Amino acid sequence: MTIFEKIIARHIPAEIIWEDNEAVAFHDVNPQAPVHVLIVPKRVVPRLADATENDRALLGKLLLVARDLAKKLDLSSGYRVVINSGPDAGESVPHLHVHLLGKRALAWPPG
Ligand code: DGP
Repeated sequence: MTIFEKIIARHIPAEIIWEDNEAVAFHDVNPQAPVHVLIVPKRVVPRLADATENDRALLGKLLLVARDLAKKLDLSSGYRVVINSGPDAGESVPHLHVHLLGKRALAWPPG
């Protein structure tokens, strides 16, 4: 079980801010911005590189949840949505997740 499956199953705690039958959103334990939320599908897809045509609707949904949470969290001056896929991207949990970052100016290019 990945750490995110354990959070979804409520085996370990997290600050969950949104949930439905397909996905859950909670605050990142190691925030990189004043707002740093992870949006995680309940169905395990290890990473974006492993997504298939079968995941099309789920992937679209994760982005729309990011949009909705950005509004709810008042990220009105902008926000960044990130998916790290694979070792060069710094992926550390092999369970697909979308990072939503905001409430500070974010540099570009990323490190
Ligand atoms: P990534 O590097 O893209 O795989 O991001 C994984 C993120 O997951 C990282 O920003 C830290 C976060 N994280 C890892 N373990 C936990 C945990 O137990 N609880 C919470 N809330 N976040 C976690």
